[in-house]
Amino acid sequence: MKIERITSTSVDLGLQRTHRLAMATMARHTLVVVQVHTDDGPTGLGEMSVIAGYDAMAAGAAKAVIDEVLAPVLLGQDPRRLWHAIGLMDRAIKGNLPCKAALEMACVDITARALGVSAAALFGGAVRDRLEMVWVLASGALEQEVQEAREKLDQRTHRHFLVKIGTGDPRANVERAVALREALPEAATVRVDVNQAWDEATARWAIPALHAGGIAVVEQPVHASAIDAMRRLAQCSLLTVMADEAVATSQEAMAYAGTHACDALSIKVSKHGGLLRTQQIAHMAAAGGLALFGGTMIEGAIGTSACAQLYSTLPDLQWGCQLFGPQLMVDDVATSGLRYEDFTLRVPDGPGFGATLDPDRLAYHQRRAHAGP
Ligand code: MUC
Ligand code: MG
Repeated sequence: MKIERITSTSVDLGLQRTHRLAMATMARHTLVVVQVHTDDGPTGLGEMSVIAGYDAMAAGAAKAVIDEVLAPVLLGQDPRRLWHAIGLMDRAIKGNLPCKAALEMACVDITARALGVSAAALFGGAVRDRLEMVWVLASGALEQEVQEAREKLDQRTHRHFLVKIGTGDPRANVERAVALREALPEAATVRVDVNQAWDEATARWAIPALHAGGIAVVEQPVHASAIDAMRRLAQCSLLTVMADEAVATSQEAMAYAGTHACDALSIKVSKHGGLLRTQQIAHMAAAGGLALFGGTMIEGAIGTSACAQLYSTLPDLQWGCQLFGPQLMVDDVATSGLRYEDFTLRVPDGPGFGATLDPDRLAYHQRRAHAGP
């Protein structure tokens, strides 16, 4: 089986509400959808999400890397030789892990479809058919966040909440997170993601205050490059300190796991450069005693199904997953068997990721040339 043609399409999708991170305010969302066509096998689907301000590249640049640099080295290759494909992409360009992830994802989809199995089967098989869900609150307004969390509890879709607290005054943000915790029933849990916004001195007083207020986890409190600060914070905190942006490569995972520079790690298929590398990093982290959280970059149905398939195979996923992308977007370009119920996400059956592209919606949402970054 050989790769015959690769297409990529940027799509702009609306969100249910503005999503505010420390470094980016998302009023809408951009995905780059990849289709890898083979000569006598199935077509594979991949996807990458681009968050301007958070990511190192703009959507147009990501599409150019896929079209002009990565796709050409994959043409004519057998998509089932997954590590070989990854090696070819690594030789073609350094970094650009989310772009490589989108293409590797499509190759995994093809491989599983060709075998007639779900993608999870390629990663050792599922150890669970449901993933515990976490909902991300990122409007920055306490009342709205309390109301949103209560709606999720009433709908029985989420009982764990992660609040983005990296924008603005740290003291007000800590108070907001603690007030949210107090406004919700005991059965709910609240954790925070600072997205690198604090310095170590701020984190030193803020983390004990969060702990005293009943917060369960602090994610990426300091800059991604500040491994020594992360280690000191993890060592002196009663609260679980989770790394996210700091750990993208297996070398970074080794440095964090080997020196216990955090207690937990948010893994992401996009950040790590594909499903195989994410599995590798998850196992390395677990071997180093780090707890795992199934992260997202707000993928749509394709990327979310792919992540869910992989996360379902990890023996330990102590902090659940935040695969909420399809719930935040008002529309999508693919359908899938994703079902959010009983506070969990049911992992879709295959074949492959179990996602089906909708060509009409892809054409409808396709990015027009004048759209922003
Ligand atoms: C993260 O966990 O920092 C992307 C979407 C979102 O809600 O957060 C970022 C990822
Ligand atoms: Mg994070």
